[in-house]
Amino acid sequence: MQQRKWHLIGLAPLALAVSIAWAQQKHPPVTAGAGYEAGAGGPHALGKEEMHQSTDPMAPPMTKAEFEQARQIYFDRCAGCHGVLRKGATGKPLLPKDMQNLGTESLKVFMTYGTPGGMPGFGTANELTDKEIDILARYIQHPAPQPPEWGLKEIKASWKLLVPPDKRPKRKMNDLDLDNLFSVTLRDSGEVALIDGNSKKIVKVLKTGFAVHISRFSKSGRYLYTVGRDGLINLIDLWMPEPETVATVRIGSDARSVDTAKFKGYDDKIAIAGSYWPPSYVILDGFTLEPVKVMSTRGYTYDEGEYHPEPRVASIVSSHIKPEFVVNVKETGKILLVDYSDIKNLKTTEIEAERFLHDGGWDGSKRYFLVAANMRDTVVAVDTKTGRLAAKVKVGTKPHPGRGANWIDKRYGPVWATGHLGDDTVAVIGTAPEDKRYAKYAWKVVRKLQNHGSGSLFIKTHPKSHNLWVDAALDPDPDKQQSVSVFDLNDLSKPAQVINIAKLAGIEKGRVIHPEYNKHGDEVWLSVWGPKTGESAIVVMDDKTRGLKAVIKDKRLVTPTGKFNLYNTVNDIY
Ligand code: DHE
Repeated sequence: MQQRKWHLIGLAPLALAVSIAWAQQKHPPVTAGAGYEAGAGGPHALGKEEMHQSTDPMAPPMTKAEFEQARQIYFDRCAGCHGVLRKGATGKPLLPKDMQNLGTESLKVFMTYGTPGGMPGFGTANELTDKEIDILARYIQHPAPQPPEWGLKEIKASWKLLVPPDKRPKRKMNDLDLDNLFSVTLRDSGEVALIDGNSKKIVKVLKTGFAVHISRFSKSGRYLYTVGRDGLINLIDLWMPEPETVATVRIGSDARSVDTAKFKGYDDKIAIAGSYWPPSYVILDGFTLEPVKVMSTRGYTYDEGEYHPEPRVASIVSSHIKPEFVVNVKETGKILLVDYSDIKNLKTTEIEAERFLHDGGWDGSKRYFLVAANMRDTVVAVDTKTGRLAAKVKVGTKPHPGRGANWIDKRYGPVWATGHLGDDTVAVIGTAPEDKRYAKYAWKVVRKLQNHGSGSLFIKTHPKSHNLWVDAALDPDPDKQQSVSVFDLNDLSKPAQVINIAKLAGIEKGRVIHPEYNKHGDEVWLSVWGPKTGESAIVVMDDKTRGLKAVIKDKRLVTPTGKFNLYNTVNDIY
């Protein structure tokens, strides 16, 4: 199988609001000697411009303006993979001393052409100019500036209750078929588009946080929660005559996850959001987003017990069988089962899992949660019934499942599958340790399917379908980026059918990502993620015939990426 290492560094976002706030932050104080050498730089270094006052005299000179620009570029392009404090995660650690040893010129070569370890070439891809690469190469030789903290006081101050619950409708005031509604991330416009799954018409485009990452719906299906990379959570009431944002809150300055209580009796009442910076999770009132509690995830790595200042909250899922949220802490490799039945006396079970936890989903029974530790080529399975680690399964290179895909395999019984960023395979894992017929396959890779490319981000099937759809959005070959593999789950010995989805939409430039089924499981929706100023589309495929059903094009559909069908998302159907 072809091995290609890839990660998402080139796709890391710019949290604009954060960057502005952060850019306004005071620089570290000048220490003795800092004004001496390169770190402070003299007027001789770069003309008359005001110099950045570095705490490290060995760091190369930068003007204040260059430092601020580099800080923003780093946050935009690099922090998602390397961490704000540059301790490493999906990307390698970038510690100033090591960077100084490499030197500006070598660093520029890495940034321009990429690395064999998988970092894409920002210069060759025209993502950064030579000048930007030059200042970034100097910037990472300076100590990493720490963004401000953001505690309950700041979170509370950011909370806006736009429409209180008693001013909201008592019943649904529109004729939308909410179960088949899709919330679509419009990444570069900081919006979500609500699209009616039946008519394929855009119902509404709503302003949200910057580069919204995911959408999740409340248990009753009335509320939609979105999380922006800038930490802004929007609560959208879908019962209004036209869906509207009824509350917002900023839980941090860099965030990726949000979910809501799914255990019986807690419907819609509690929400949770996870933050990259400050590394924490925040429990919110589900109806208003009023912040209730903030919990830090700073601490020690699960294996070596080394203190980590930036263990970011990656995926969060909500249990259907207990009043619990499953919170995945990336850098320390811990999975927290957070019991929300008594928030004042919060009980959490801390499971030693694996470092660099990222995305994951439930198995078909919704007892086991499977999550990718992508830099460890591992999928971790947790038994949420017993609150224990079930297994660590070695898979291919850098698994990236989204929420994964579940089906009953003809030979191996209930299975869950993930694609990989770093190779062109799909790993299929047995998930039924309790079932005598299939227990021997549990937590083993029982099949390796051949995807049409590497750099897969998302994979999907549906209980009513016998197809498995897999993208390869980060493959370097444009044809592969634009295509999906469709496997027949009734006969996995057959090679997948490869369909170029972008061509069907008549779009030349764009990655095809994130297959998502409609409620009935007979359509698959795919995003053709074009350039910000170019054309994008949503392509709807007929699942049975694998033929084109509809192309949704609209100038409002700016860079669509994730799509979340209400019914499937609430019920964790994938
Ligand atoms: Fe994602 C899920 C983090 C880049 C689209 N992404 C997730 C989750 C995390 C995460 C932690 C799980 C959330 C959950 O379930 O609670 N993503 C990150 C990053 O740190 C990273 C690598 C870089 C960054 O700085 O953001 C990153 N992600 C991207 C993209 O560039 C993608 C492809 C396009 C985009 O919209 O930004 C992207 N990520 C998604 C999507 C999901 C996701 C569509 C939800 C998948 C699902 O089906 O649940």
